[in-house]
Amino acid sequence: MPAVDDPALIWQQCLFAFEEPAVDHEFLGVERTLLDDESWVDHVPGWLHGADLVFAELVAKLSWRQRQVVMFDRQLPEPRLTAWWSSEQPPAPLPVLHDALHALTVRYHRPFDAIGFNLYRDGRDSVAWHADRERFHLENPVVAIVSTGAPRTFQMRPKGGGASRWWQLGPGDLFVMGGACQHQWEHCVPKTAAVQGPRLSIMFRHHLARYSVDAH
Ligand SMILES: O=C(O)CCC(=O)C(=O)O
Repeated sequence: MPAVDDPALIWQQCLFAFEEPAVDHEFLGVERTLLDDESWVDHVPGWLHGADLVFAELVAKLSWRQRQVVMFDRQLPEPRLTAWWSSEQPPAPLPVLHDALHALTVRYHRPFDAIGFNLYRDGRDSVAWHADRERFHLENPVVAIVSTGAPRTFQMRPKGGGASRWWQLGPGDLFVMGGACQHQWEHCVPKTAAVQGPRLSIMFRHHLARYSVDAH
């Protein structure tokens, strides 16, 4: 198994306060940004309470793997670890994730039924510019990300070129991409030297229960 028992992952968690995990069904503090006429993002700082406990439990509980990706015409290990859950394998890894699926389904009118987990062990882990594959079979998919662990920068840029935008996603923050984001925009989590520790992102997706982790 990849190095999820790395002391850095365990040590970092001790710096954070732990509280009972819960999500905010009111989405208080939501900030919507219109990226263009058809694309928007929502940012809800601190939407998930107890994010540090969720981080610790998911690091310990999930079966993390390192996929291969094609970069520069070569197959290379993806610079992060991933795990996958879908509603075809109930229950969700933690009860609060069921609650999150429900809250997102009610708010965004999409049947969220699958979760991708990404573990960025340090600032060398990253995900390159891309748009999510749901766009191939869903008109305007909504993708919701909850960040846990250390803050990381999340960037977006228009597909046809143009200035990029960025957000700093801290522990418990919810970030939702909607409208035509997956068609008109790309996103990434860049490598950085300035990172306080590991980050684990939780990506809520819809209409994907039947897909395996390799589909992403
Ligand atoms: O970790 C994140 O915040 C984004 C990850 C992502 O874009 C992806 O896995 O498709």
